[in-house]
Amino acid sequence: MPAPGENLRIDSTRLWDSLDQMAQIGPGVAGGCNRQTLTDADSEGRHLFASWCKAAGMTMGVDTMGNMFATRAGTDPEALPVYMGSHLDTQPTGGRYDGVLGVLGALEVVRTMNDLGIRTRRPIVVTNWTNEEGARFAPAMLASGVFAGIHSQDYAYDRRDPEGKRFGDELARIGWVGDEVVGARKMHAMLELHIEQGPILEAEGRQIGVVTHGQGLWWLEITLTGKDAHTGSTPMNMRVNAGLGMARITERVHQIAMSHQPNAVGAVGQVFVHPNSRNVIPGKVVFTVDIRSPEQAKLDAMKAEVTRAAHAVAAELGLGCAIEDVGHFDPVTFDPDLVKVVRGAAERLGYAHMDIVSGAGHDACWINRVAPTVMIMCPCAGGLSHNEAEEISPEWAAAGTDVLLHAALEVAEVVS
Ligand code: HGY
Ligand code: MN
Ligand code: MN
Repeated sequence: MPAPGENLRIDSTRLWDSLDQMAQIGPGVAGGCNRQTLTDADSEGRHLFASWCKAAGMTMGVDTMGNMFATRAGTDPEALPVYMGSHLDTQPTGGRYDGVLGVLGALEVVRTMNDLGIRTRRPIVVTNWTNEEGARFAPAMLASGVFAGIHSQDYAYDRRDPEGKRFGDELARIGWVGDEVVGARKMHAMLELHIEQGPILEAEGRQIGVVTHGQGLWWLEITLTGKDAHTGSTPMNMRVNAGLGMARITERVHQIAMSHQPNAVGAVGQVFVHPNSRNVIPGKVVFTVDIRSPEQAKLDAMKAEVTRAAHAVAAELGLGCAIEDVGHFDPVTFDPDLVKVVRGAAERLGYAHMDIVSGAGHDACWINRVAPTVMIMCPCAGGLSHNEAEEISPEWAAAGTDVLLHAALEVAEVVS
């Protein structure tokens, strides 16, 4: 199929305005967003997105995990569609663009096609995946994981947030349980536009990241059990301090990641201290270890070393230690043919580009299991993300969405 004309561009002002409007829903306290999954703000954002899709002439389908699929008809209704999208949920102190650029950039591609009267043979489906972040309900990429057959829906529905609320109940409460069977949809291809969430593209002066791979990930939830006691009157040699154990394991996680450089990361991001009182030695601490690498051997080695270190620290301090795998995917290789399409689109459009490995996890990492998948990245300022100060330029947003437009038109096959 001939590639679309290199002069085709999206409407960057309209895209930027849509990003700004969505950012007003579930605002953070410092200019970013707190639109956590299955909250009222999430529902409000979903309704806004659905209204825009309707205005763009698309038909909406929703599955039983709340995944949203807005379809623009192709000339061949029998042809498998080209999907493109990402997620509208955010971290509690999230940015305006993580995930949202991928959903609203895909919508902008459809709006541009409408403006130009472009018809494609394949239908195009713009997608919002539920609970990509995994901040409120672990693991991350939960709904795309159910769609790809990684998790059962029962497992997903039974996930609980820190307040004990159940995923399935919250999805029903906000009124976004659809009628489609999860995973029943078949895809010709899936394209995901996303901000890099790292410093490489900006540092290298590139506008586009052609994402060839995604690094693998483990989330280990560690529960250390000691004994609540008075911080003043309990002699040091009588303490069974779960907080001390968590601190030592946190340091070991850092040391293990550093011992596997380059291409390895590790940190503890979420900690629940019980009873979390100033003058009580913590008798219980529950915390999540996040370790990642694009290299399978390093990922496996880090998981084994963290597990060993946790049990060793617990033994030293006389603590109980339970470790639960709450998130995992191996390193991902995206579809080489689609990678070529994305690279070719960036070339034709004259955007400086480079191949890149995604440091963050994305819905595309799971969908890659059930359909040819690729990602497109644009830079973000200072590589900062999962922070309300996350920032991109309108030019970066437009560059990424232009490449998404050209890749989508090529893969969906322009008819006229
Ligand atoms: O954790 C991740 O990599 C993604 O941002 N959910
Ligand atoms: Mn994201
Ligand atoms: Mn994120």
